[in-house]
Amino acid sequence: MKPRDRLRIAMQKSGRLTEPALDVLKRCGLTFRQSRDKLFCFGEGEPVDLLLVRDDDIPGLIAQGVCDLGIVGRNVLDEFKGVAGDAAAALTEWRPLGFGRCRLSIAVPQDVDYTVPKDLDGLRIATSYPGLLGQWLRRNEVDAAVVTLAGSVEIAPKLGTADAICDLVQSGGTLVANQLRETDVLLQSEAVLAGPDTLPTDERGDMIELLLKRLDGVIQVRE
Ligand code: PRT
Ligand code: ZN
Repeated sequence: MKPRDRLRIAMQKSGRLTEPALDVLKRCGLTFRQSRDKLFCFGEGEPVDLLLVRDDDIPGLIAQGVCDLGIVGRNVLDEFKGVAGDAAAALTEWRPLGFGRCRLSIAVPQDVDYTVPKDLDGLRIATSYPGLLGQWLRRNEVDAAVVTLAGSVEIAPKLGTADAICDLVQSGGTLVANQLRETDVLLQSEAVLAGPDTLPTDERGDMIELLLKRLDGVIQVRE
């Protein structure tokens, strides 16, 4: 791949993390000119550009070296690390960013008896996070079937395609609306700055160090 002298950060194009991610970068002193196709934002002051993509693509773009850093939910990063194996082993969380907080949880229909994970033995669990769910099932020695769905996980029990779900929860309102009860938290998540665990040795590495220093100031001011 052609060496780059500008830093490239991947972030969500349009979704829950977009505005707070732009805000935190702005408070680090970075400003951008958005291109017409809105996929690429050129950094005006510092040599730092943005690539605007679906959040699910962010860990892969960093692992492939297409981007140097990414702002992404821990849930997406850890799921990628769990399923992508070696390619993702060197990805790390550089900083937690304090927004996009949510948790990945198991939930069961309100009328189902549930006390311990073993109660899920023999059941079907719908999720968009088969890697993280699989790890948790193995850790708890639960023999359940994982039903992978891209979306609308919370209606699977009502549709009869699953007996329980494993999905992101924030206020809990979606679970209540679907007569589901949260039973176990698998992961506490928030947006993180992700990158390779060793910094590039060129100017981009220096720029990352500068950005991390500024981020620490921004995060401290917030706390
Ligand atoms: O298009 P793209 O793939 O980029 O976007 P997306 O639809 O996959 O992601 P998006 O914008 O919905 O979420 C981006 C990230 O925000 C997630 O990966 C999480 O890290 C974080 N986040 C924080 C959430 C929530 N809170 C959240 N509540 N992501 C999703 N939800 C959904 C959840 O899936 C469930 O359907 O909201 C519902 C639950 O919310 P409550 O408040 O009813 O509990
Ligand atoms: Zn997504």
